[in-house]
Amino acid sequence: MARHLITSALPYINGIKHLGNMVGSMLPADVYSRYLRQRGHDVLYICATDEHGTPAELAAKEQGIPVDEFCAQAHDQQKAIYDGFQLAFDYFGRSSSPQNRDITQEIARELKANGFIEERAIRQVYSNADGRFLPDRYIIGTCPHCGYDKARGDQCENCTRVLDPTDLIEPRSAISGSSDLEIRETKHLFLLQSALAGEVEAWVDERADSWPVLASSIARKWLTEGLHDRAITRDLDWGVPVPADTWPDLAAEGKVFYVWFDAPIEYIGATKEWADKDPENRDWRSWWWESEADVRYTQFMGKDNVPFHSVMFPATLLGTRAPWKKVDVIKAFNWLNYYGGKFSTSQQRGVFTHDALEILPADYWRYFMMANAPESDDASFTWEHFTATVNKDLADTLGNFVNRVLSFSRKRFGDDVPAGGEPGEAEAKLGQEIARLLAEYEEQMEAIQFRKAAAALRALWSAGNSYLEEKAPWLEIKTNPEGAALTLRTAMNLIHLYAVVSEPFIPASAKAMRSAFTLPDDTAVWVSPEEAHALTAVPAGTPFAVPPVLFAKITDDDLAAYKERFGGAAE
Ligand code: B3M
Ligand code: ZN
Repeated sequence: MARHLITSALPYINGIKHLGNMVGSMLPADVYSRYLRQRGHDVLYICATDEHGTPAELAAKEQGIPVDEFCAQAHDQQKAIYDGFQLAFDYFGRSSSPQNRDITQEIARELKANGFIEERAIRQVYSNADGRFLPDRYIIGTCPHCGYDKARGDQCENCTRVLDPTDLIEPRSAISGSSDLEIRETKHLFLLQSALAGEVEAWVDERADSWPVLASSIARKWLTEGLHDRAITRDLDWGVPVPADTWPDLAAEGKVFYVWFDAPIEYIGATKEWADKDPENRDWRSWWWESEADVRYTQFMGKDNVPFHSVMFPATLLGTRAPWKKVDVIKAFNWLNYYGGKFSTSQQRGVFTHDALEILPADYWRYFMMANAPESDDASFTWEHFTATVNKDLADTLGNFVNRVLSFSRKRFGDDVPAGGEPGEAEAKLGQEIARLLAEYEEQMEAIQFRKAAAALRALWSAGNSYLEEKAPWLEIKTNPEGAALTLRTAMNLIHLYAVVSEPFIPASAKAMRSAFTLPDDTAVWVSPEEAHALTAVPAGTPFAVPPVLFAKITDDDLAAYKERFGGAAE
């Protein structure tokens, strides 16, 4: 059994994430991790908040609290939501940790020693009133294109044009409002990606063919455009400081690394945080160091993050000349839209994760998002589609099956799984169908194709319904009680099978289904093909309870209320 290292793109610290963020990173990574764990693999799923950079500084300023305090609060807030979604991270760290600082500095030193980092002088805006250099987005002024008077130095939010700070009319500092600005020369560290371009290309060529196509096509496109040297430091207070032993001048000026330099390193940093929390995880380095052959590393992310992970982070690691583990498979996602328009954090448009949990349990969202994951194309969230999916797949096909079978059996045969009857043709046919669909489900999960995996899971649930319709135990009971007992016992075995194999998608409901049965030692983590054929894991005589309704239907009134609250259609 392989060891699987899994990471999802680190949610930025600033602001609560929307469903579009969730579906492209943390949720699929969780579903995949859960599946692999159930199949007996050694899995490490690592994530963290991405805490450095200008937006965190600005948000803290807006709230009038120190940036470290802001990040600590925002981290806990996000973590609580992810717990609510039942994301089973092995560790959820913070990129502002001392561990990440140390590893980031170590990597930078190695890059310099190998000749891949160079100091270069550039011209930048300095604010006399603030006593500091201003990053582009800290400079505001009037847009030369549309006249918007709060355009930022990197981009005009109004007309979306990309700007240079020197384009702005009447530029001023976003911090103090002062217009006492000047251009000064300052030094920054540059990562010499051009010198690593050939190696990175060879590295991508070696593995990208096995990636789902979205990620490999973006990586290739990025490489064809050429790898340019990049500034990897910034003039900010909040970030990993440039190490003073290696670059005393820059350190004295208070330079920190650019957030996209230290953020991917936090995958490693968070693993160290995990180990430092618990001495049992002392061997953390074995996941990352000289593990090229025995660890399979899969990353999950939205498509905008692919260039950083497929090209820039590998360039960083390759340049260290140290045996750091590099990604094997990148699974990328397109956008989830809201009624065909964008989810937007700045405009608060769409469904945000805390609101989602407030109105319905996590499993509803988990199932809907994965069954409609934006894999081959962008996908759209609408309340109508969400309602129809929940009501049909979860409430009717799965939930109703579970309740119908268990309630009816209890009414006619009491509190134990009924005995009697010999499996016949219908059971043989069902067993074959279940085994076939289970194999299909496994194949799609191995291929990290969530829509297809969810379709196979749904087909497994449907097969139970077809069997029940065909056997009609509510009629059978009148003429052939033994036969009805067999049908119900078989259906209860399906429920148990559903409990086991649905867990990656709907862990809470899976648990409720499983705990309906009092099985002396129910250690099943997965279902073998033999068991899928036989359907006998839950024998006659097993006590069971009827769980509360698994999935409540969303009513027309609910639907109307959600649309009213969240806004129904794109502007
Ligand atoms: N924080 C994603 C974003 O905010 C970014 C991912 C970092 S992964 C190392 O767009
Ligand atoms: Zn403009």
